[in-house]
Amino acid sequence: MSILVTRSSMPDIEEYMDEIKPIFESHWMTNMGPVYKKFQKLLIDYLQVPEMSLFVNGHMALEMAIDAFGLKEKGGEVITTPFTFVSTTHAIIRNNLKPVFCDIKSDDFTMDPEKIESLITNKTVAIIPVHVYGNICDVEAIQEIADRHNLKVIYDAAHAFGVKYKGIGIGNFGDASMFSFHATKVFNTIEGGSIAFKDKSYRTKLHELKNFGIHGPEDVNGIGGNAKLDEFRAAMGICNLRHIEEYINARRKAAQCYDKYLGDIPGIRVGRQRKNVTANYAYYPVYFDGKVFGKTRDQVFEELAERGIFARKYFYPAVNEMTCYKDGCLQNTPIAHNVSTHILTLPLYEELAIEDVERICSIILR
Ligand code: T4K
Repeated sequence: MSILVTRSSMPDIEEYMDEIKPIFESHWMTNMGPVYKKFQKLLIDYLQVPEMSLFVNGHMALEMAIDAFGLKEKGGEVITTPFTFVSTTHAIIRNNLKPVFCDIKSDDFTMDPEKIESLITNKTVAIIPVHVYGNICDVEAIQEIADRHNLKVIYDAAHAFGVKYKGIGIGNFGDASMFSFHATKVFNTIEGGSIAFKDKSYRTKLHELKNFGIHGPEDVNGIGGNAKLDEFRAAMGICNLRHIEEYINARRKAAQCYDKYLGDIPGIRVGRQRKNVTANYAYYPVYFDGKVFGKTRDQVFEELAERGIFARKYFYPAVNEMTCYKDGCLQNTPIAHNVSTHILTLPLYEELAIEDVERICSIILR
């Protein structure tokens, strides 16, 4: 049987049926109903954030988080990373803003704060970094720069569900953080996403943006869209949240097994957790230095695929090298280019058997 890069965690069907039964009784299926509200409260408690608004997916959440700060009207430039899923950049462009790509650090692949300041101009309005793979950005250095230049910081925390830094939920950093609850994530609601934020005035703005700009029964005071999380997905979230520690523990065990076999091999670099971080083991990225290891990333990818193991080249190509962006994006980001051409994310999910991890490692090492 083939092994894919990930496999959604799901509760038992009976558990889900119990959770959706009240929806069948009430016929209330969407528009921020009781299941949405219950789930929202549970999430706020789990992620230890002051406020949270739930969305139909992470991408729309990020688009609306940018819009809610009034950045769309302002126009201007946003400093961001090219080493991400393309959604981050699309969300910036779709808000009529210009992405300015900042290079990343070679150790954890997050935005390099030392390279931010030289990219700031009088048109810069925000910084949108990504906690890529669940590796947290240098949140203190980024905040310090943002404060000095009066810029908003919106984190793409799509991969960072449940991650803590110095015991603080990662959604507390910056002005807002977007979490994705897509089927491929550590925690899923099938499709879904959310914005964590502090400023209470932002609550109404987000609520209206995701609900057509409706302000009251007889008043529409903004041009919103439709990006609400429905009751069935909220019910899935309630079930999965009950099991989140089991999901993360299983991932941790698989990641530790990869570490054991791949951690000290010349030419292979595996992720190391930063000090003071509670990790979620969202991905298992491995950097292959073909000259030292003897096989390139692409050769390892092919040889695994021949044996039914489908690792993924997350994130290749770097966003500023994609067809839709490469012509307009002139910033030079050599580290992002290097990482995107050398990195492979190995299979990692809750149900991945330790014997399968050992088999994957033995194929790589052979
Ligand atoms: N920002 C960042 C940094 C992101 O990574 C993402 C999403 C976003 C923003 C936007 O958030 P969302 O709007 O998606 O909430 C996947 C996901 O679709 C996407 O959510 C994710 N990032 C991205 C990194 O990966 P694909 O095209 O690689 O997915 P796909 O269909 O190839 O699935 C990968 C593997 O997952 C499959 O081989 C098997 C497994 N799988 C997939 C699905 C759809 C399941 O087990 N169950 C499933 O239902 O994009």
